[in-house]
Amino acid sequence: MNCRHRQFSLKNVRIHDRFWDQWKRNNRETTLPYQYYQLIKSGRVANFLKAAGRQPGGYTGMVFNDSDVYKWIEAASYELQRRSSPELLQQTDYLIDVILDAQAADGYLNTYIMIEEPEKRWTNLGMMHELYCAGHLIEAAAAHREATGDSRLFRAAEKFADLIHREFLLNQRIGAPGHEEIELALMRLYRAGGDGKYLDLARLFIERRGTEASGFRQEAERLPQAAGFGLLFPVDNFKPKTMHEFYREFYLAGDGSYDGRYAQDHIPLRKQRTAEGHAVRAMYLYSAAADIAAETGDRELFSALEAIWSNMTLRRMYATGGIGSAVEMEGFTRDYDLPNRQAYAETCAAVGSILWNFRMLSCTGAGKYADLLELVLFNGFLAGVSAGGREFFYVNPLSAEKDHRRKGWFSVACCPTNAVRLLASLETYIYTGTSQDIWVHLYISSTLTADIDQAALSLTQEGSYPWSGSVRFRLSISSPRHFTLYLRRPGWSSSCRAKVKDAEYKTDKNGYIPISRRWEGEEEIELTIQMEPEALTSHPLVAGNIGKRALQRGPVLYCLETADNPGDLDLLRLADLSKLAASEMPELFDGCIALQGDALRHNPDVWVGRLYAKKADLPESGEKTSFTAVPYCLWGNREPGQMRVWLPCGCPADQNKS
Ligand code: FUB
Ligand code: ZN
Repeated sequence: MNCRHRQFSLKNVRIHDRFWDQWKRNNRETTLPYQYYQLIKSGRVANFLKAAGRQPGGYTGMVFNDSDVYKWIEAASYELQRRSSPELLQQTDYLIDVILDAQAADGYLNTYIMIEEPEKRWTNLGMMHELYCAGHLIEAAAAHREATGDSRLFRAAEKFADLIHREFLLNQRIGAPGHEEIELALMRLYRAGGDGKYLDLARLFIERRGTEASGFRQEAERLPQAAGFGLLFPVDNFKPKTMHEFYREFYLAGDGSYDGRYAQDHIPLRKQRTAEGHAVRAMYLYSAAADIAAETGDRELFSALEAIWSNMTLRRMYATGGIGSAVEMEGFTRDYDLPNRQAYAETCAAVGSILWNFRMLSCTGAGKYADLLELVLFNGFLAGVSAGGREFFYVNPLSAEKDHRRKGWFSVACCPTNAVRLLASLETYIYTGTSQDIWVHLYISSTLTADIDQAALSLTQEGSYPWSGSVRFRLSISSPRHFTLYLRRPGWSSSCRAKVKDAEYKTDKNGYIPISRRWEGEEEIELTIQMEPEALTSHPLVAGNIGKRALQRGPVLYCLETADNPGDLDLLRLADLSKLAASEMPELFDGCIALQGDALRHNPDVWVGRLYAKKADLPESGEKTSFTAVPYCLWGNREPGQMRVWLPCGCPADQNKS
């Protein structure tokens, strides 16, 4: 563990990429304005007006709806940091005025509690999300101050953070956030030049988890006195239940005993070795813990995170990088339990995984974290956003029927507002720097401007990633400097070469190609990453994938859709996988590469009058046909139909391999 990487600010990185420009343009021009309208229309903004006494009426919506307003401000601030927009600034200013007006004199701010149960602050930390919303307020405030220099929201967030610090740390109120988020936000506040007390508070919340001081066990016993008792929780993907029914379902085992796994509260985090519970909560917790380990040098905590990461990636993660296989509690279940149709793989969990992996990467420089960040970004996350930027998936299964469609908005709108802030801040994940070196983690055409050893550096990468593995770099430096440029060698690639003039450079054990030399004036670097279609096989204990294959090319995972493969997809078997062809499909997405190959189709006529049959009664093979596979991140953008990532493989030679 050597956490020396620093993140570049949005001002240092400019994306000019054929693939990402479209997502980012949509995000800025379609998603942000649409979500602003939704924040108003859905009553989220009105809740602040009501809390401020500027509008009559009760609270409307889910108890954590304030967080969507904050996440939108955070995303808008990232956009404002990149370019000025009077309209966006005016909208952001309006929301900030409304928020400041609602804040209580002592700094407290949660519109549900303030409107409905003002005497019950902090009485239901397991479910009521007061600390979660506070975390998103802090993140929005930090992003907004950085973008605009206006510190009104930042001061309000600090005031609230100070109140929480007094309450939980100085006054020693028992409790921890049911939904993590404030911990990583406090670390952001601390790093934004704030006081060391914010680090102490983040650490306190992390250390309380898995101990009596988290308070959830006691809370579960006192629910009738707690905030939200009897409140209906109409969560999109669940049967509507009351808040306390959900509390008991999530926090108690079948026999009524306490089971903290849902909120990663079963044992202290530093003793945990498996990814447990609600997946978004888990990702935010691990992200904060990585930040704390980075700041304090806490190796024991970091080792726990490494073990959890291994458990997640080797046993509890989908090929898309998606996580969470239980719909019931939106989280992890047990090893190799990865059903395709019932996958939860929430878009927010993908965002959380990106946040966590970036922190693990910053602490180690290990390519495996960047590999996973890339996998999630191009697959598990991006599938959550429609190609037009207007609709979102909350749940990202790997097998779906035609009724699984994206929606513009949800009563629980955590995913759309998480997607908008991630896309608006994509620049910050491409490069990192240490005092002497520059690292390239993602291949996204862009320009980085930075100082290295007091010389001005500009590094531009150009390519057609994720469709092609050729990337050209132009480096220019104001005066000669010796340093190392690290280029990531993607873990999925069988070969990767970097050339500067006539010199070739090789991959190191961390999964990067270090190019150590004296850089002078204008220099060119050529990176060639082998990118071929590949067929993936799954661990044999993943029951739903037995005898099946999934297709991948570069960082992009593929799927079959009815739009390209008429008829029932379950009648298809992939055939000779050595003959996969790649060709352009611009009608689906500019520059998109689709895969074609041979398939066999069962003849349903053979089955008329049969549900089961002896092999001898069936014809040897099906009808020969071909299939077209499209990037998983682009599925669901055409007419409704079936989608499958894993398909049975009817190729005997290939089957022998597993
Ligand atoms: O509870 C807040 C957010 O809503 C969670 O992160 C999501 O899983 C959804 O339940
Ligand atoms: Zn979500």
